Amino acid sequence: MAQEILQVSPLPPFMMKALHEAEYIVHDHTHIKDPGALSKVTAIVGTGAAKVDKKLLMMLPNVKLIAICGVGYDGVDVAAAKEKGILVTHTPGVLTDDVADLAFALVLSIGRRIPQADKFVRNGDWVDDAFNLTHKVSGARLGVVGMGRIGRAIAKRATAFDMPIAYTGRAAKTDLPYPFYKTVGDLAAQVDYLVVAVPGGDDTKNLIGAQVLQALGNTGYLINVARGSVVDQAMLVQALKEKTIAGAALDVFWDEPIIDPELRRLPNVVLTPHIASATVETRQAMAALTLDNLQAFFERRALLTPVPECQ
Ligand code: 8YV
Repeated sequence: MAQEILQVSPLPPFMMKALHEAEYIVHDHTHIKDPGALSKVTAIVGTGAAKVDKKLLMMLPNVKLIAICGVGYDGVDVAAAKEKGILVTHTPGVLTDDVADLAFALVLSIGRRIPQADKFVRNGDWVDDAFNLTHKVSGARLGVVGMGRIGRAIAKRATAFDMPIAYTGRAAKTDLPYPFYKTVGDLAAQVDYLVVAVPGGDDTKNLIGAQVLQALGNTGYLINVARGSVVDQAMLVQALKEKTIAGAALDVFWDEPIIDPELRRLPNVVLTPHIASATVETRQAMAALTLDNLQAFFERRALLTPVPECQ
């Protein structure tokens, strides 16, 4: 019997194709025609941007799985899901390299002002003047906020650039040689580049606020490849305007894809549209892992990558 699933965010065409080929009946939450279909749905599928709250779960009496195509699942009310006996899966591992690659591209972009230099050439400004000198990235100090899989992959890349590494997180990792700081503020005070790689959600909301930005100081850069919610965006805009930090490179924002116009106008930022995992290879791997989790669930096998709360 074909299984009915509810899609709660836009999914890439190749993933839709794979879902149809696997003979799932996919209902699109935003265009649902038959409200009766909601009671037939047994699984939800969506990206890391998907919002799956208690209210939605109340409308889906037979749902038993939420399969997120993304490593972050901060949009899912996991406590509410668990209360209803619903399992949650995500896609860790397969996107680690891409996210770390983008984090490092952002370090280089903001440090060497690559987008600004590109604009300088395109605008014809080079004819009148030389581009202002930037600062050396190799050998600069890099701090990682959240030394999980992605944090470690960022540190590995930084090692190749001879960057001294330090980190903060829930606890020190016994297998890592880098100095651990108990607070983000203490770490920020010691580094030139502060890279945020923690999960989103209530626990990390506004973790990077005025005090951390002040500690980072006017020669420090903030890089965020985690979630917009981790950074107090109003405080960040203020720090960038007043140049109390040197700059920021952001792949994630509050209220995506609506970006604060003040942030967009600032010269000391590099902004990318949440593309850390957005390569063909990785998005295909994420889609395949999500489908594997769905299949395992419907075949009553152990889930491949349940979220830690469901393990
Ligand atoms: C994706 C992400 O952009 O995995 C995550 O948590 O934020 C990104 O990899 C998102 O899931 C959309 O597919």
